[in-house]
Amino acid sequence: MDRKNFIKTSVLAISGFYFLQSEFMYAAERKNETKQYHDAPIIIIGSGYGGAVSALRLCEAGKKVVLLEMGLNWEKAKIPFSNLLKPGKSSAWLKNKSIAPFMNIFSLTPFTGTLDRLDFDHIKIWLGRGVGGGSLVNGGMAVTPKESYFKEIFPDLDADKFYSHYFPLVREELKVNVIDELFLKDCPYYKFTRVGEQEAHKAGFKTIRVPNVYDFTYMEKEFRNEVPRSALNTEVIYGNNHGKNSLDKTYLKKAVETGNLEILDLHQVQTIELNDDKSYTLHVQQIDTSGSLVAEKVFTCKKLILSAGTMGTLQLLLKSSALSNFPVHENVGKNWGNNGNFMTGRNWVKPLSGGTGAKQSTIPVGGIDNWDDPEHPFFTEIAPLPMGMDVATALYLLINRVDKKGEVTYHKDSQSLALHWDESNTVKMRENARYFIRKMNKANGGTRSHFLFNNGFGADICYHPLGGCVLGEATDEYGKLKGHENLYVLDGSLIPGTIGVNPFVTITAIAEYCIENLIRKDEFA
Ligand code: FAE
Repeated sequence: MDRKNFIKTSVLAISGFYFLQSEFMYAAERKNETKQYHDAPIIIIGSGYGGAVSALRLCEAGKKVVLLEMGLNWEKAKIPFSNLLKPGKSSAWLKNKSIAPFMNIFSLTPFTGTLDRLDFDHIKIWLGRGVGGGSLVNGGMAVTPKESYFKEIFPDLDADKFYSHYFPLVREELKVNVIDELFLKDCPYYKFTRVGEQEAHKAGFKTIRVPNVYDFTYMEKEFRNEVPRSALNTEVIYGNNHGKNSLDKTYLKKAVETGNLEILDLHQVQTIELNDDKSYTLHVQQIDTSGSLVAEKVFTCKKLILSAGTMGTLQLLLKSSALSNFPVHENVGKNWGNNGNFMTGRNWVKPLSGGTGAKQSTIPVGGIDNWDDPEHPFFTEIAPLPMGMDVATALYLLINRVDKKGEVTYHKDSQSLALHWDESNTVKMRENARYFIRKMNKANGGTRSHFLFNNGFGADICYHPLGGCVLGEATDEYGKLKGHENLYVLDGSLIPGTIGVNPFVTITAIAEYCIENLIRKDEFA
């Protein structure tokens, strides 16, 4: 049956599937007997920052939207998130061992957890899975990029409009706030920040306070034992049970409240096809929490928004192109970067005076800003290392410029993404890390952290994959994929591999800018 015929005859399609809960449909799901077919005007793939912004603004404009998310809806499932010291169900995406950046000594029963890791030859990329995407697992650092760098990276965007409108808007929507200095000054859980800042000053570096989406009023109550603990109970990269304003509590919550959004979790899109009438067909697998197939589904839609995150969006485009001749522009996959991520650390940090603290909040609030140094420009997060005991170790995630970009392609034979990225891409980042650690150790004592990383340098650790579908290169000025009439990319892949700070504020602002203009241009009429 061809698509048009099917839509004519399908009961599901005719009645609209959004609110349909027929026994027939669920029986088919359980027995996994036949494919189910669904039609929707607008489909968004992925519920991270780009997907959540798109969903809210379209729903507010009165559009019915279906959002397909491969991860679990944790709020609906009512399964608690695990903490760093006791990894459980939420700690990894279908793995039998934990996948944190270090100390992976924990065996797991595979479950559709919140944290995933993609392993390439020279780099490992961590990602969030679940309704809320990366907001479930990230450290919540809500950093607005430096205006000069934003202008350098996006010369065609109206920076004044971004700094006067889009950035303030997203900080408000994401509920960004700043820790109280008095609380920070005395709280034992922030000794690592105080030590980090004192040491940085002694070494001649400038520090900055970093805003966050974690509710610091809640954290103060945690500290006083008035509410259940989350950041002060080593919860973060496997999800926070309290305190963190992840997207399910901000953009997505508002979008659901419009009554126009349906979120289908545990729905993984496999490939996309372009139909003759310029609509799209999506081949989707619904899975259960052990990763087993529940149903094969086929969705058709007039308008498609790809918000599957940098790696997810590239996977869908390049795989569909390799397997079913889906048309993709030649710039798709190009101009990819790790946002200059380079992890490093120091051991023997103040070992005689309590080190960096036995108890640590998981929420970073301090950073070292060396961006204006022409020889060694970098920003680094003073990161927590909550191991349940004092390890006298300081951890840093450096964010550098990306002098040499990488490229993502698809290997048809192995049916997997290939990332053209090796040590040559991180030469300058390593140099900056070496300079930083030497200067810190010279002023304060300590050694490069051989305990945590190979030779003390984690060149292969990436939390911020960006680019590959760059705004204005692979897409038009508002994210419409070149060569397509009804396909839009709205996520981190629009940013050309670097933004100089932690990226989600920028991803959210770019998504606001694009969707506002796409709606204004009547693209979703
Ligand atoms: P993202 O949030 O990754 O969402 C994509 C969604 O699409 C996910 O929910 C996927 O499960 C889903 N998906 C993918 N493929 C499919 C498919 N085929 N079918 C259905 N669904 C699919 O995209 N950034 C900051 O600014 N501050 C921080 O403090 C920070 N800390 C971080 C800490 C960690 C451990 C990690 C991993 C990241 C951190 N980041 C941080 C990065 C930030 O979370 C990331 O840049 C954004 O989440 C990317 O947003 P996107 O909208 O691009």
